[in-house]
Amino acid sequence: MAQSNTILVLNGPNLNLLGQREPGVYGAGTLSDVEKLCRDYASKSGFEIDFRQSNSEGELVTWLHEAETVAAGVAFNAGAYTHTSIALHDAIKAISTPVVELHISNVHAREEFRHTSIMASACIGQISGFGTASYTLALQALIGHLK
Ligand code: CA2
Repeated sequence: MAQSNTILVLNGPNLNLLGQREPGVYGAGTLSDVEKLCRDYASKSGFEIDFRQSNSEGELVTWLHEAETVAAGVAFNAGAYTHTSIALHDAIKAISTPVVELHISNVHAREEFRHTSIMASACIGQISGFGTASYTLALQALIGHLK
């Protein structure tokens, strides 16, 4: 079991709008509903959640660096930066903390530009397409990896 009992859940750009637009794609739940879902799920296994969202790529990079000292693992929905960001790939590679990539929608069933993840090869695995349950599935995978 890892030393820290905190899991960092990171959310990238536009995910603050969850529940307010495009409910057909992303569901009706808000980001604070997702935060509660994560806290409730993790507490059953004795983990605490540090839940954050940023629209800034640089802030996400800084939080990944921080994860090395504050978290046992990271569940990461990087939003559109998934498909574009070499900086996030490099930050994940630079830390020893395991990171699970997650997506609410099935990115492989959507536009071509969402089929590529620049982060995936730096992560321990990827969860995609299960609505907001993708968050708890990512936590399940991460906790299983840590134990
Ligand atoms: O399916 C996912 O979780 C995504 O990471 C969501 C990103 C998208 O760019 C990725 O390809 C897949 C977009 C997040 C935008 O979230 C919104 C939520 C509500 C309304 C508008 C955008």
